[in-house]
Amino acid sequence: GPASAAGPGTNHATDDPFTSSRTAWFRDAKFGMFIHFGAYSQYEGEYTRPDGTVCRNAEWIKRSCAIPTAAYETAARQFNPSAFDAQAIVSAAKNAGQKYIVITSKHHDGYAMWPTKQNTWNLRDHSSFSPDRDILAELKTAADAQGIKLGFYYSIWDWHDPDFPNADTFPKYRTRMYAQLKELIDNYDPALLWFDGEWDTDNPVNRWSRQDGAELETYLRGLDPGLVINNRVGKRRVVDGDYGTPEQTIPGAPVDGQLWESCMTLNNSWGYAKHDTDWKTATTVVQNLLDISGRSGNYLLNVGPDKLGRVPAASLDRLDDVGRWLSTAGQGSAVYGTGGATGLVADPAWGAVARKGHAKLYASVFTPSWPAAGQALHLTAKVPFTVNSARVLNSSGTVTVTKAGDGFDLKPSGGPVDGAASVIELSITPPS
Ligand code: FHN
Repeated sequence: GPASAAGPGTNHATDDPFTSSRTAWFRDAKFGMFIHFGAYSQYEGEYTRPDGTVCRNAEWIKRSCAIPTAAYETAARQFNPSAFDAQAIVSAAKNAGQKYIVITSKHHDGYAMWPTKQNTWNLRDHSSFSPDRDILAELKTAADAQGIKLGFYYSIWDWHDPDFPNADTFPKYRTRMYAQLKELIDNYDPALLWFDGEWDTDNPVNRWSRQDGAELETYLRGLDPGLVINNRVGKRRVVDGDYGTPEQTIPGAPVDGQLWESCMTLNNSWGYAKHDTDWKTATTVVQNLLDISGRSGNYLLNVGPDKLGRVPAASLDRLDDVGRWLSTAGQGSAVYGTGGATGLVADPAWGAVARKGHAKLYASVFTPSWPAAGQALHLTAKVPFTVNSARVLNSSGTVTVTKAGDGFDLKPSGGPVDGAASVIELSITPPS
C-alpha cells in the first residue's frame, strides 16, 4: 500500500534530517514538481494489442498491458521528445511556487533518460532523439539558472536488466545500478534522490532487501554528504532515508518530528495518459498544500509530459492558478518555511493552521468554511498562548479575536477573499 510517514527508521545519515542544515532547503521548500517521463510516454497511455483490443495505462503500460519486450523496445526507438523545453518547464514550476523538481531518471522499465554507459537501453542509444541533446543536463542548467533544486527519481525494481531477475546474477545488476547512480551524481549534481521500486514483488521477483537499502544509503552519502534521500531505499514502511513518502494521500495525524512529502498526480496518472482528463482543480491543490504544510510536510505534485516532451495544457493551467494564489498578498507565507502548529492548536475542520517561527500562526480558512456574517471560527489551543493581533491577507477585513473556552473565537468583519482559502495571520506570544 502507499508509503506511510511511519516512525523513524534506521537513518544512516550522521544528522537528524528533521533539524539538519543539510535538509533545511527541503524542509522550507514545501512544494515541488514531480515529472514522470520515459519510454512509456511514447504510448501516451494507450496500447492496441495485436488482437485489436485497446489497453490503457501510463508508466506501467508494459506490465499492465503485457506488451512483449520486443514491441516495447521497437516503440522506444520511435521516442523523440524533441519538444522537451527545460527552460519552459522550470519556469512553469517556479511560477507555480514549486521550489524543487524531481524527474524520473529511470522508472521500472529500466529505460535511462540520460546517456548511461551501463547499457544501451537509454534515451541516447535507443530512441530517435537527437544524440546532441541530454534532457537531464538541460533540466539541470535551467534549474540552476532559476534557483530551483533538481532531484532524480530512480527505480530499484528493473523490468529490463537481464541480471535483475536471477538470484545468482543480481549482484551484477546492483553493480550497474551503483554505477548509474554515480553517473547521475557526477554528471548532474542532483540535490535529492527519490528511490522507488524497493518493495517486495514479482514479475520480476525483486530481490532488493533492507540491508541492500542500508548499504545503498551509506554508499550514496559517501559520494555526496549533502544529498537528501527519500525513504524508499530499503523498505518504505519506515523512514530509512531522510523522509517519508505517503503517496496520493495526506497522512491523517500530523506527523511531527520527521520530514515527509506527499506525492500526488494532477489527474490520476503519473506518466502521460491522453485519456485521463480527471484534473484536480487549483483550489484542491492549494488546499492540499495548506493542509500538508500545516503538518510540516512537503507536496510533490506531478506532471506527465507527452511523447514529444510537452506538459499538458491543463497541468500548466492548474500550476499557473496555484502560483497566482501563493504570490497574491503574501499568501505563500502560510506555506513556505512553515512547520506544523500541532504543538499549539488542534487541527481545525475549517482549514489548516501552520506555524512560522515562534510568533506567527497562519490560519487558512478554506473558502466553503468561511463563517457567515457575525459568526466566528473556533481555534482550539492545546497549550495556553496569547493572540496579540490578527489580519486577513489579501483583504481589508479585520478579525476580532476573543478567548473562548479551550481556545479563541476568530470573528472576521468581512467576507472571504477570492479563491481557495483566506489566510488569517495571527501574531502570538507562545508559551515560554
Ligand atoms: O509504481 C510506481 C508508480 O509508477 C509511480 O512512480 C509512483 C510515484 O510515487 N510510485 C510507484 C507506486 O507507488
